[in-house]
Amino acid sequence: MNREDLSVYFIMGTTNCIEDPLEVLEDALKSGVTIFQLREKGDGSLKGSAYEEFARQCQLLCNEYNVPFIVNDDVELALKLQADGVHVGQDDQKLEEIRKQFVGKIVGVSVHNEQEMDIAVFNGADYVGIGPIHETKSKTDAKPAAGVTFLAKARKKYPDFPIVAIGGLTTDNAFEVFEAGADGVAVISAICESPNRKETVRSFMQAQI
Ligand code: 3NM
Repeated sequence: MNREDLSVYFIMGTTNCIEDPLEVLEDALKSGVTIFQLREKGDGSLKGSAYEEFARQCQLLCNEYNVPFIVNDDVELALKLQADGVHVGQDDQKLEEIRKQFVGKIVGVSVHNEQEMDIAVFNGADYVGIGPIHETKSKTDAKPAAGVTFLAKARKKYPDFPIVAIGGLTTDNAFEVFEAGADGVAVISAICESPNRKETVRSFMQAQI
């Protein structure tokens, strides 16, 4: 995949939004996020047909703005909707199997150490997500904040592999992950809760330089 597509990776589900989630997504797309992941999780999240309908609406918006639409964890839905890709964690279905089901599509994997990263790269992941860099309120079962040590190590070992950093990233601390070698920032709250998404996305972009 194009490493630049990871620059500002927006992740969202309905439970992350105070405003109308589709309005939040459209505003984020207008503001220039480069890739979007639907992550419909937690108490009060949509289920069944309401979830599928919401996913379709998100996909339509992403298509309109020409931004890749990625589904978190739900391989079945990603296939059904012919999403641009899927993002999986370490507990999900085996990567080798997923890779075969997503030929020509994007497969992202969350990794937390060298061994997980080696396996993800070897088995054909298109990018990895490394985190949580800082504490996060958006993922209840997140691991302890790890800083940028492993991220920097991963970049040294894989100079050209697409890597996105995640967890507690803000426009104030994003420069650290870019310095450590990330291609992009994956964020929920910094964009969901931003009073000015254009400015937020612009600041994330600028943190790369
Ligand atoms: N995954 P925020 S941290 C979805 O460490 C997710 O793998 C993480 O949300 C990981 O930008 C996280 O609000 C939540 O901190 C990121």
